[in-house]
Amino acid sequence: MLPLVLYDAMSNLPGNNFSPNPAKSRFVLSYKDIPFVTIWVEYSDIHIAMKSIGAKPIKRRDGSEVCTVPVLSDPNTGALITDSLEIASYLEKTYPEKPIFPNNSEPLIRTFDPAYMSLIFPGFKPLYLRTMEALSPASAKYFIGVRSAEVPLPWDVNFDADWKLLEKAYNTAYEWYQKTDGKWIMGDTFSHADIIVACQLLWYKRVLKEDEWARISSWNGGKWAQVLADAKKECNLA
Ligand SMILES: N[C@@H](CCC(=O)N[C@@H](CS)C(=O)NCC(=O)O)C(=O)O
Repeated sequence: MLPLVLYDAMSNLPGNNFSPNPAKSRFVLSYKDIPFVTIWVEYSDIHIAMKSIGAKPIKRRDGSEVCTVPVLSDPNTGALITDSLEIASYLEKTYPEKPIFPNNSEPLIRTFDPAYMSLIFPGFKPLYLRTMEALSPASAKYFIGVRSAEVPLPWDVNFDADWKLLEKAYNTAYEWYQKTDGKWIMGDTFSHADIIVACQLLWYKRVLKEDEWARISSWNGGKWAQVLADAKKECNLA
């Protein structure tokens, strides 16, 4: 089997990775033991670089089209897939061993994905601020330009109030997890829903200052640091 190619976003951080959506694909590939290599793309070049390899664009919230990462190229089948959820779906169909959509849960997890994103999105200001700091000057400028269209600047003024928004969102997510007996959102059954939750947390841990991540780790009895650690272990990334 030829290694698959994952396009991911570059940062200034050691080991590069920070971006939550490409992380979801990395977790799935690793969970399924599929060999892959990563191509790191400068954030400000993502659109042009992905367009040049023929990747499909996605729609931004304002309806405009843009090429994003992750993109996955599979030389074994010739497939070139854009969007973390479509990549998960492709990998599940093409490499069904170790399911990430167990018990026919793909339709429900496709509904869970935007529900979770809408829940946490209002709390993103502190995260955007720190992400910008983890990028090269050219990428930081680009990042501010595109993200401020969705989350207006300034990102550093009502820091405490913005943190409260994120905490409130995770209190709700905690209630979701409390509805099951096991540690995963589907009880004892690991799924792509947990990868989605964990990869957002991974982004926070990567870009936030230590005391800021410690704050998130303290919420809901340590649930979020635990979900991240458990998912990394489950996906052989610990
Ligand atoms: N729904 C898409 C979102 C992808 C996305 O927004 N990717 C970001 C990095 S995490 C990106 O490439 N942004 C480039 C841009 O907005 O210009 C997915 O899940 O893959």
